Amino acid sequence: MSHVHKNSCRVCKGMDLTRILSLGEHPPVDNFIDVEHINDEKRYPLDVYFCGTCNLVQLLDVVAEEKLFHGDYAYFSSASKPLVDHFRSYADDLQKENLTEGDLVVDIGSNDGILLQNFLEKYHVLGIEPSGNVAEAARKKGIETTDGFFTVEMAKKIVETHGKAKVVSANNVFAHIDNLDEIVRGVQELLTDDGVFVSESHYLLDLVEKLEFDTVYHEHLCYYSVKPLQRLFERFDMEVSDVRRVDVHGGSIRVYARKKSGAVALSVQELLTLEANAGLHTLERFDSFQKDVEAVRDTLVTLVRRFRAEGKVVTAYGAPAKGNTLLNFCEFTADDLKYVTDTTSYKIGLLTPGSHIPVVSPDILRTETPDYILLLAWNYRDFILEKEKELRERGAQFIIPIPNVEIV
Ligand code: DWN
Ligand code: ZN
Repeated sequence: MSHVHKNSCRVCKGMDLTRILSLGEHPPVDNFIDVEHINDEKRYPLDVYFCGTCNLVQLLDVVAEEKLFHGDYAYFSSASKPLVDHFRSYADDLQKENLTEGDLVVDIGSNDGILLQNFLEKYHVLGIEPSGNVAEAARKKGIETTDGFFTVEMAKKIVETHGKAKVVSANNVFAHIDNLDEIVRGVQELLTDDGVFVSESHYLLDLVEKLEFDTVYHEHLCYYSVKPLQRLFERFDMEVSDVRRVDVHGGSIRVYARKKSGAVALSVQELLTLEANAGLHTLERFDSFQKDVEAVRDTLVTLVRRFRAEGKVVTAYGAPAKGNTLLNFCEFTADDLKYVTDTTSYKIGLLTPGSHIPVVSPDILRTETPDYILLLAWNYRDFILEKEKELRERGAQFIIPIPNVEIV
């Protein structure tokens, strides 16, 4: 089975689901390909739904996780220095607030060990990573990493071999899970009684307010706000004990969940109020979502096509997963964008999924000066604009697509 269409909400199991955004059919965004495999590419519906019962915003078309997270996964978190810095600060928070020397920290979807590498000296760590090539990168850093997808069964085995964990984390992975019940039950098995389950995911409030439609792709099954998360943990006698907005991936929330104790930080009510005031708990808030997203697309397409008609050279910078949603929704090809540069060695030499634009090393920009560069990795805007000051002095201008289309 490569893809199924669900009819019920993955948090409350309700059936009151309304489609609020349709981006068409897209290939999995991290499936960069070589030219021989262009004809094997599969596309799946990319439609976003709102649950009228618990207000979870989610995809119902589920692509088999083995098709998304496999031995040739393209995403290495540590390819982006700002993200390495973010996870160092995240680890400092956990050490200050939740950990004692010698505690066990387990990271679900640990990627190349970007979080766990900060705990190696004083704590026991264990990564869980289904993508073999990425797990290998973590092991090379001395981080014990178990292959496979996290399950209740795996949690029980870890307790036998490593004991219970004071912190279980799941960063940019808790929004990728179809069977949330399995994960939460596994976390319950694994956590000490005073332990905390902490997850970071892109935040629906940022996505809606900044029209970050490119954050929609098949790996992202859920687009969380606090309200449905409270409902999820409630079902397992757990509670959201604290929540913070963090400035990564276009705006995310870090959610702390514990076994019920009644000790809930003010931050939870503060964000719930913010969400209610923004209308996130009502279907009406999404009435113009499709139209607003299409307006951003039309502005971008008109701009790039005009530059190309004037004979300008337009390229792209960064080949993030989200960039492929944007490229495919705009139906850009190599006729529009000559190439995409990316710092991930795995992606260099391959083609972007669907749009089939060559990914090349950023070294090309040391000798070439495109007229315009579409910044697909716009979430690292400040870092990149600073890093490419010399390129901009040579005359290259960046097109920033999100949150507002602008040329800098
Ligand atoms: O959920 C996920 C999100 C959180 O991370 C994963 N499914 C996949 C991934 O999404 P993404 O690929 O959109 O994440 P990034 O970190 O925004 O990707 C940035 C891309 O840009 C990387 O491929 C590295 C590249 N890059 C670059 O070429 N030059 C990044 C920087 C900072 C640079 O200077
Ligand atoms: Zn629901």
